[in-house]
Amino acid sequence: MSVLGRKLPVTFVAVVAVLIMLVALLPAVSSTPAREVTLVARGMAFYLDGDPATSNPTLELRAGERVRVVFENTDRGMTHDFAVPALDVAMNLLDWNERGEVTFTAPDAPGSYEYVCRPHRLMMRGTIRVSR
Ligand SMILES: [Cu+2]
Repeated sequence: MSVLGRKLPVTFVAVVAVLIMLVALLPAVSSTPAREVTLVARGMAFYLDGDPATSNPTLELRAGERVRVVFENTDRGMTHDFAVPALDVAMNLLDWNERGEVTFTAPDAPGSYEYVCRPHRLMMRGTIRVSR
């Protein structure tokens, strides 16, 4: 193959083509969730999976981070959800033994944002703390 009158080896052209494709794919790779947070609803409160002692825990996120919240409802007879109203984040209502998830991007601005279960927002609410 010749470019600007110079002969280029086919392997060189192939390597450049592969590099261009990799650069084109980078945005897709960087937007995959960097962090997964698993929450459980029990006794009308949120708990982090693996920490049954802290109800309605503060969730620590980095500014601009992609996060997937997986939420499991273990409250028999209760319907729960997970929502961050200030960020327009919400998942569908979950019946007992159901599990749902929602993926969102933490704001670029550090700050505190309330998360809630919308049907029980007076009891089931906590803070998402976003830091740099
Ligand atoms: Cu609830």
